[in-house]
Amino acid sequence: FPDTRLTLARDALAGLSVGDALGSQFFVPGRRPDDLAAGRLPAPPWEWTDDTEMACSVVAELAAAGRIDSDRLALAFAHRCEPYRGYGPGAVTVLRLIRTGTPWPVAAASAFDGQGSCGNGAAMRVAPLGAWYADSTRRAAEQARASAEVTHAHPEGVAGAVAVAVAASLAARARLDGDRPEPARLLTAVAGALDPAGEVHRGVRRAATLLGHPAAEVADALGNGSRVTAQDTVPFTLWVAATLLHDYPAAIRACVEAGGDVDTTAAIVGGTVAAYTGVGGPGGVPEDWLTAREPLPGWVTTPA
Ligand code: F2R
Ligand code: MG
Ligand code: MG
Repeated sequence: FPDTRLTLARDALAGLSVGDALGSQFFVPGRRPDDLAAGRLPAPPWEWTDDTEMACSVVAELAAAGRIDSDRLALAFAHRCEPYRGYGPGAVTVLRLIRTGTPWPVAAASAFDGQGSCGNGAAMRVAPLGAWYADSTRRAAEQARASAEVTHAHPEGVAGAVAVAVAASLAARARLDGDRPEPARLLTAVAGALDPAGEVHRGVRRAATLLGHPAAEVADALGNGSRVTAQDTVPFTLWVAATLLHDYPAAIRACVEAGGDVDTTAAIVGGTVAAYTGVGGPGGVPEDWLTAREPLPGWVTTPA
C-alpha cells in the first residue's frame, strides 16, 4: 500500500496544482471563462500559487514521515513560503511568526485578533492527504486536522480541511474499488465527519439538497469563495467534485465559470477529482494542461 498511497497523493497533487495554476489565470483582467469552455487555453506557463506550494509541503511530509508531524509541517510551510505566491494576509503573518521562532500553536491562535483563521487555506492544500488515506476516512479526518491546525486555529478553518480530506479519501477509495460514488452518498459521508453545529457542516448538508441544480445557482446559494473563508468555499467545491467526479476538465470549467476565489475552488475540486480520475485517460487531468502548468518544486518531485 505505501506505493499506492504515494501514487494517489501525487495524482491528487497534479489535479490540485493544475486547478490552482489554471484557475489563477482567470484573475488576469480580460480573461473570460467562456474561452475555456470554447477550448481556448491561456498561454503557458500557468504559474501556481500558495495553494500548490503548501500542498507540496503536505505531500513531501507524508512521503518523508508517513504521517503528519505538525511541528515539522509548520516549519516546512514557514521556510518554503515564497511570499509572491499570493498568500492570504493572515497566513503571511502566521508563517512569519513561525519562521522567527514562535511556536505554531501560539502563532496560529494569534491570527484575526485571537479568533484564529477560518480562511480556506487549510482546505486548499489537503486533497492529496485525503487521497493518501484512501483506506480510512477516520484517519484522513484526524490527519487533516493535524495539518490544518498549524495555521488555522478557527474551528471552521479546520472543518473545511477535514471535509475536503474525507471527500478525497472517498474518491481515491472508489478509484481503487472501481466504483462510481453516488454524489448524495459522498456529501452525506463528508457531513457525517463534521461537527453538526458548524457552518461548513451546514453548507455541505445544503449542497446535498442542491444536486441536479445548475452550478451558477448552487454557487449563488453556497458561495464561490469570494470571502476567502472555508464556509464560503468548501460546500460549493464539494458539490462540484461530487457532481463531476468522473470528468476533471468539466469540474475545473465549473469552478472557472462560477468565479470567486477560482485558484482555490479549482485547487480543491481538482485535487479531489484527480484522486478519482488520475492523470491522462478519459476524464483525467489532461496531459497538455499538466505540461502548461509551471513545474513543481524539485523537493517534491525528486525528494532527497
Ligand atoms: N490571498 C489570496 N487571494 C487574495 C490575494 C491574491 C493575490 N493578490 C493574487 O492576485 O495572487 N489567496 C490565497 O489566500 C487564500 C487562503 O487563505 P488563508 O491561507 O486561509 O489565509 P488567511 O489570511 O488566514 O485567510 C484568508 C481570508 O479569510 C478571511 N478570514 C480568515 N479568518 C477570519 C476570521 N477569523 N474572521 C474574519 N475573516 C477571516 C480574511 O478575509 C482573510 O484574509 C486562498 O484563496 C489562496 O489562494
Ligand atoms: Mg492561491
Ligand atoms: Mg485563492
